[in-house]
Amino acid sequence: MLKNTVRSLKDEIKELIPQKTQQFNLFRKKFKDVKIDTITVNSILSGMRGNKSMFWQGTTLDPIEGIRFNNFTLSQCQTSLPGLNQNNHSNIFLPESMLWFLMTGGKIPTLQQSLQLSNDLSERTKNGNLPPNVNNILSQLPKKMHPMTQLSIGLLLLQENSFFQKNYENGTLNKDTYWEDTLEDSLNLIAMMPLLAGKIYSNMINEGKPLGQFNPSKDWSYNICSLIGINKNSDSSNISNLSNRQLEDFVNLMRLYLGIHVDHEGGNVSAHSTHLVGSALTDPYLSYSSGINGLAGPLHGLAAQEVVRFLIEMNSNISSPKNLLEIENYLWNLLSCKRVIPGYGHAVLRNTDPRFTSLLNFVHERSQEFANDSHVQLMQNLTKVAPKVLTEHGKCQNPYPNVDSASGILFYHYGLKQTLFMTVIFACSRAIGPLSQLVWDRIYGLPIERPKSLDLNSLKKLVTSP
Ligand code: CMX
Repeated sequence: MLKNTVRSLKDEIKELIPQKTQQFNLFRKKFKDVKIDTITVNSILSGMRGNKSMFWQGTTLDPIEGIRFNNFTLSQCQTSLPGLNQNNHSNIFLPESMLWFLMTGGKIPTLQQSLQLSNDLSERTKNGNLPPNVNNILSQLPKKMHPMTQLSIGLLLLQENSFFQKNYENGTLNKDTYWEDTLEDSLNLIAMMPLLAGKIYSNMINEGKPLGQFNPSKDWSYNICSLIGINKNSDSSNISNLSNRQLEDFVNLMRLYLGIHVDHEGGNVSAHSTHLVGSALTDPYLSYSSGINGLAGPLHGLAAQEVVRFLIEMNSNISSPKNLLEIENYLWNLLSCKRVIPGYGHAVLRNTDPRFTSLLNFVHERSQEFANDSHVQLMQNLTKVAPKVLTEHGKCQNPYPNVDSASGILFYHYGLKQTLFMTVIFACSRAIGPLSQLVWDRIYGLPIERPKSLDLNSLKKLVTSP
């Protein structure tokens, strides 16, 4: 990895602040009384759907087109953001490139800048070790505790190292410098995610003993793979017998996955919780642990684990993943039990999620690798049946697959069999978007969030008054 030979992320952000804050403040001053929308009763009573009431800069979500990152579609990101395999057909960018892109509000890093940021993250881990007290406490957690609960605890334990919290307490911070310690904490937190993930995975399958080594000269995604035991030297891992090509593919899958899950505009539960808690000037560790507690809900990030379990269960209950009629009957049965089809539907999207498509492309580019995997075949065949069934069922507004529909089963293919762990990988990625936003929330000086709630009497008065 490169040693500090290029301008740092912090210097880039510092340079952007005067121009961006001027634009922001001018806009606020000029248009502060202009009405954008009227909020309906339905929006108030149905999870604030479509209620345009939140400022979020890094990503936007169009119901048909899907996600844009700083106005770049996912495929534009895939051709523009630097990765380590520029010549391979997947155009898999480094999540570090996306981190730079989001933190700077749209500046595309050079490969050198991404690598320097990668190096910076490595150095922040102090040789790839969790602080001893954090490691010890995590070792003592009940082995059956859900990995997302373990992760939340891990982040809370790391909060002791928050510069923001310490400097706020000792009075050395002011409004102009809040962002600097927020950035510092955010980068430290992101740097620690591979170590937390590795520790939790080892708690699940190896009694807390390390499954692999941190390699400071490798990138962030590589180290997640390494610490969960994806390397040839780890006897204790349940991931074994992968060829060199498969190992390389697994790391690339991890880079792809971590790069595309970073953010999904601001209103989703994990991003919004981070932003809401952060608006009280809470430090990044406490803010993001709230975010991941939201991510751990089955209607949100936990769907990643639910899909894998669902595909395994269905596969063992049908004669063949190619039998579309049996798949259809299975789905109807599920719906008649008032269960949801995990990995399908979305609160905003009304089309197939482009992130799902990018994961499918990963499969198509490796068709031989996946040819005999009945779970992956089932995942693909489900796309031919589930939209039709959900449309006929008539309730769901979006019958198409979301990103969770494919992600977990691809990791499973390479031997990552601990289904409950899937959302932890999601959480590693999701740290990048909401924490980039938190830095800019502090630069723009956004105030504490405090929407007005209404009881039924107040609502009745409002709807009946002339
Ligand atoms: N299977 C069965 N029913 C579904 C459904 C699905 N996949 N998706 C939506 N519905 C049902 C809803 O439960 C709701 O039923 P009720 O009226 O009885 O409550 C009805 O259709 C209308 O829902 P909607 O307006 O289309 O969707 P929501 O915005 O309320 O919910 C979501 C969105 C994602 C929670 C929902 O589609 C769902 O539960 N999907 C399955 C879980 C999943 O894949 N979650 C991951 C989403 C991506 C992410 O956030 O990470």
